[in-house]
Amino acid sequence: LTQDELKKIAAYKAVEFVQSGMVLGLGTGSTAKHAVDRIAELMKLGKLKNIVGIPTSNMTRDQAVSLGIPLSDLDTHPIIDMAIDGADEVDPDMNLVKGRGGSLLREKMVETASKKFIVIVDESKLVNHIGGSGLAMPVEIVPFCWKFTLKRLEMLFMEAGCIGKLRMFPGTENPFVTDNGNYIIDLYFKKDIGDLKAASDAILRLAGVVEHGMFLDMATTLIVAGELGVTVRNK
Ligand code: DER
Repeated sequence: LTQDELKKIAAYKAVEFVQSGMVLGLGTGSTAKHAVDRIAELMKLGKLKNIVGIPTSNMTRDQAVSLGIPLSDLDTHPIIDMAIDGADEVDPDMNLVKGRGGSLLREKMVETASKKFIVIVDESKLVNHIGGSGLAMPVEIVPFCWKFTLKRLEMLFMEAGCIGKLRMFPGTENPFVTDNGNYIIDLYFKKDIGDLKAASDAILRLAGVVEHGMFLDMATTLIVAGELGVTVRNK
């Protein structure tokens, strides 16, 4: 099975938990895309009715519009029944790294407002410790004096051998700009960053930081699709 087929299996499994009448947080990324497609398919088949979607990015908004899923926002629905989204990394406590697709702020706003947050991944996303993979830990920052903020983020995690990089639009010299008009610094750690809550608080205390990609103690259900099948685990 290809990675995308596994993503699709996890996404379809998650949509089995969607009930008619729900207000749904619609995630962003290649895994969540399958969930949004499946929701629209079940609506067309008359199996799901009265669904309202709260998109976590302009990209997901556009996908949902093209599929005819009615949309609303957090101002109208400050409490959401269920959110379904992918992740870049998942640890054994269901802590996540998200944001390599650049949508972490709206994802975190929607998913912290959701009564249930179902994470859908293929097995390649499972790690022992988040932030230890050497892959990017995204931090959304304001563009103003981004070098200053980058340096302060690196200093925070000096012991972990942290290097920060301004995310660029692929293949260009232009900084990536989020749906919210901000920049993203991708942090790379050589060593484990230790206590995640402490790391999260330290990052958020820096003036100039908007949000980071550690989603701690937020997921309520984890669906993993692997070669041996699909598992559903509740927190
Ligand atoms: O950027 C994001 O937060 C995405 O949800 C990411 O975490 C998962 O993207 P993928 O489903 O394309 O791997």
